[in-house]
Amino acid sequence: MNTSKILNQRILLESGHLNGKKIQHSCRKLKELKTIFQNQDILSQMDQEQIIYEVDCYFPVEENKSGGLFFGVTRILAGMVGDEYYMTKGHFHASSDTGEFYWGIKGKGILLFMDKSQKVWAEEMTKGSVHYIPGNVAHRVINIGSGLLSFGACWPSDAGHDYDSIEKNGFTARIIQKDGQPIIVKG
Ligand code: M6P
Ligand code: ZN
Repeated sequence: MNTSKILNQRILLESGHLNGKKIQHSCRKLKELKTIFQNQDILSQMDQEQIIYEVDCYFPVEENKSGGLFFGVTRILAGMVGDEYYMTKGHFHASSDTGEFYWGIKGKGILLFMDKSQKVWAEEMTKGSVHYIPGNVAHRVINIGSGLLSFGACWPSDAGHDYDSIEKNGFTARIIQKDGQPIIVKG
């Protein structure tokens, strides 16, 4: 069997990309993420076209169809808005009680969790780390490294994204840099 002719999806471990057939690519720029960062003065002076993170997704079934799984690879650039590291928007699932797996591919990050009572906790994300996100728990990833952070994700095809409550109320904790180190502070 000539396996080189089988063009399945592949995670490119060195670059942190997802490659192959039917990959949908999306890109989040600073201008779309204004509400998630705290220091609005510094943010307004930055290049609004700055890419903060990119996502490559493989959707083998239609969105909202139950029974399937989706697969994504997210790359967060290294950078800061003031003392706050670049991070994903973060979300609950629209179908709230659905879980997800994240795993580290490249770089160094923090996965921030927040439940519906706004209790927050965190796990360190490194190459090879595996993270289970339970249902009813919001999740956001922060790049605390000096290079690219890439992580994989797998979630149910009918989970959906609920960004509204995060846009309105944010997370109740933030990861900022103090004396060169990441620390967790109240949001
Ligand atoms: C992971 C998955 C996706 C998500 C992406 C970016 O790949 O959880 O569902 O869209 O990260 O995260 P967010 O949607 O919070 O910006
Ligand atoms: Zn999710």
